[in-house]
Amino acid sequence: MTLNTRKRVFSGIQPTGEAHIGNFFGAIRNWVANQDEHEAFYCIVDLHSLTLPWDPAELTRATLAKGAELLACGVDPGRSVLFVQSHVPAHSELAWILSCVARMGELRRMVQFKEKSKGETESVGVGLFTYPVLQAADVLLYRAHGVPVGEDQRQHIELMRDIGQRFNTLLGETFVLPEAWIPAAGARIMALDDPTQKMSKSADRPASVVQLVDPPDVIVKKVKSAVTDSGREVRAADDKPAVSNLLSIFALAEGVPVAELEERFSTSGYGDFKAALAEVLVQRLAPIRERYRELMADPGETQRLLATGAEAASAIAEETMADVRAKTGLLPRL
Ligand code: AQP
Repeated sequence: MTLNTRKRVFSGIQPTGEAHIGNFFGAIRNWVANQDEHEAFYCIVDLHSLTLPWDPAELTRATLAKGAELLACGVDPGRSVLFVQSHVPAHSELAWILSCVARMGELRRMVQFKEKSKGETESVGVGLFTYPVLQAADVLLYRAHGVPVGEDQRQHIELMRDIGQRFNTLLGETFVLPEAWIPAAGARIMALDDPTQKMSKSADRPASVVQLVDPPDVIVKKVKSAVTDSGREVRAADDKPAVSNLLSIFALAEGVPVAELEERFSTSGYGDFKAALAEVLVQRLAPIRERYRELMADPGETQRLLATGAEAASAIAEETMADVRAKTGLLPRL
């Protein structure tokens, strides 16, 4: 018998909005890289997409499309468990139990809630406020050690550790306290039209993101219209946030250090640099887009793979829930 000593990882992505290069370089790329060394669980967090107003038909389409996007990026159902959050009801059950352990004050401190509620804290949905608890349930349910995410999720991972620790202290050792696995490069890709803001699916500014499935001409147009900084030098510096962002995207897409690019473009202007970046992105994303198109031509196959993933995830989730229900004191059903 061989013992499974691989560390478990869990991460999720919201279905609504097409995935962009920030999602890819900040998270999905590392999901793919973790598949062999770790026992990986990757989840399309559809319930999270209900925290802001949504269109039901679009949510259904986007959930399946996100499955195809992740498969196209290289998430391999033979080596990871890929599934849809709502297909495993234990996520919602654990979220409720944890919401009785979490504190109002700690949720109020969440920066993302402050940003997304835009100060309208009385009129936004309750789900927007409690969604970090659902996120805690997502990860704690699988007793995951690592959570490969972008920088924006650091505070939420700290919160899930606090909630898990409190449960363990109050009711007995149950949860593994997860760590945020944030990459050294690509953890915070900024918007193309505004380098002070993170590239985001929900920004509703098409020119701010390069989507993984954008056609080549659209990628070229978006990169060429990306904002740059004053001066002409292609150099990463604090006073050059736009060019620094483009350089780090280039470095990630081509797999070379930023310094090498600074050297390569030392005699070029921004125009030549952006044209080369567009070309590299088109090349890097072409296989993903091609595979995505093939998968979307037969969505039944993606749906079947997601169903198989949900079965595997449910088995692990049920083990944890049996322990959680017992520790919580819920009467077992005969
Ligand atoms: N700009 C980014 N740079 C690096 N990593 C990023 N991630 C998101 N944006 C960047 C990481 O991608 C994973 C999935 O996150 P998400 O589903 O929350 O994606 P999003 O683009 O952040 O989506 P939204 O709906 O538009 O959310 P907000 O409004 O928060 O930006 C995560 O690991 C995330 O860190």
